[in-house]
Amino acid sequence: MENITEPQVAEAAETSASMDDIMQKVAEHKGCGTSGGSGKASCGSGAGQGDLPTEIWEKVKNHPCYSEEAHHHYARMHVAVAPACNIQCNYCNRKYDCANESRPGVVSEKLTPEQASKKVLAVASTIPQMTVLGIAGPGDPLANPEKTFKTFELIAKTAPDIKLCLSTNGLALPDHVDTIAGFNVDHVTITINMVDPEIGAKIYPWVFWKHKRYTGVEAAKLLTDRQLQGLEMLTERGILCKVNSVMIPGINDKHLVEVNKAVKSRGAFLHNIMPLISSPEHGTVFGLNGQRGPSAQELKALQDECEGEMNMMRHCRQCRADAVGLLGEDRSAEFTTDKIMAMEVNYDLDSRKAYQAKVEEERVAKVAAKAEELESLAGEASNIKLLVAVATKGSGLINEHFGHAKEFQVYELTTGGAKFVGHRRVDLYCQGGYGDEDSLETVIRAINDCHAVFVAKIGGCPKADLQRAGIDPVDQFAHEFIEKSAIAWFKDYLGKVKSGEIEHVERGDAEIRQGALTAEVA
Ligand code: CLF
Ligand code: SF4
Repeated sequence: MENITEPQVAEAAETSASMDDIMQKVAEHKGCGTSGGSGKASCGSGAGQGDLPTEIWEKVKNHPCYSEEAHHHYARMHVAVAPACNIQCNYCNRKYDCANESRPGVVSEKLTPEQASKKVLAVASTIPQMTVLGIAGPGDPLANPEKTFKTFELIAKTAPDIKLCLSTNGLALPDHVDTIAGFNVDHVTITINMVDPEIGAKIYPWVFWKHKRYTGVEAAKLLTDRQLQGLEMLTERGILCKVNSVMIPGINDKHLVEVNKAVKSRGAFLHNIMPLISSPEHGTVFGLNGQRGPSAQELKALQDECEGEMNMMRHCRQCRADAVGLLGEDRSAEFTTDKIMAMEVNYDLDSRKAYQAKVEEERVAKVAAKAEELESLAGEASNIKLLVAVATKGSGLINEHFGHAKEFQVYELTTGGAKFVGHRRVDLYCQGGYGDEDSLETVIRAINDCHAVFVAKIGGCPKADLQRAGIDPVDQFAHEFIEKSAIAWFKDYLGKVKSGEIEHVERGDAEIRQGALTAEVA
């Protein structure tokens, strides 16, 4: 950390007006569901403030990863300033970005801290709803502390309204907690795949610590001790912590319930269980030895099981280390180094604030529409629980054409309302004006556990194929709010079941797409 001086750290700490108070409240919050009442439902994936102290709500409400509701409206960006890594994961190939937050098979353009700072200003000028800057690779940010903290220092000076975020494997974390706190980094993610070194030895062949390479159980023990120590140190300082875990069937899938309890008891705010992606073409150990990833229903069942303990993130998109835009969209190709260097940057804090105020209005309208529709469900008694898929470009609206959707968001419908439970990436069905039948099959496999798919528009052929597969294509709610529409459709569905017009049947499982999604070249 030669680049960071003590006065700089102290200065950064001073700028956070009542940070100590807020941090104390975050520390007291100690994860979700522990603060009495129905605390769990209000954090992370929840739609509103619920029982969260206002100061914590202020920290999460515009963070697209820490608030499911925010991810429809606010964007994040990553800068790929951290190339080196200090451990080896069996689901990672060093040719690509760190798979702890990135889909395997994606390569990002590496930047210097100065280039990264210019990029942040360029993106913030173009995308006013971009509220968070994260460093998540392509290696481990804390295995590259000079570059990581220099980048934070430059951005804190030039774009003070942007939240800083960091994702790490945790090995070096305890050594950097004070610097992280000093730079006013509010959000830290640690990837924790195990708390049992015997299981860890199957995931990590080695770790490199204090100039020495450790292997086997010894390596995994060192890693888990450092991860949990780092997590405790962060939450003691009131920094919001998210834990990512990669679900590896047959290795840590059952064990992740124990991991969930361990991180909850140490104050983690949110748990993000992600599916292993292990295509052989990515050349990872797991990809080459045939280790499979989970199915959509296996992943959901584990997330549901852990949700009893704490709030779960289900909207993670396993972003690139240079991701830009809303989660689920990828605008990184608009901001390559060449393009950024040629861009005229006009960072205007007032117009950013004005734009975000408009977003807040939209958001309030969406919540009100949902509440109103929900009232119409009051009194309905039914045990039916089903999933629907939605094609959306953001803003909480059904505003994407079936053929243009690169992913579908998945909502679970019950008489309690509509709950976001995940998303499914798919191959584009519409290829320059004609439909691709192979892609349609993969789309159907990806949403095969859903009863209906809500779209802004859909052609006759895919409509008929979806109906044959037992999935109802719904286009009558084009450009309306997702949850309000889903609840209205569900009410109608329940009515038809009740009257005997249709019979409710359970759906099967669905596939999680294995390939990497890369940005389209503009
Ligand atoms: Fe990036 Fe991660 Fe911060 Fe978000 S991503 S460093 S917490 S700003 Fe978000 Fe992307 Fe999932 Fe990460 S969707 S991979 S959880
Ligand atoms: Fe790869 Fe990230 Fe694991 Fe390092 S921490 S080996 S970059 S997945």
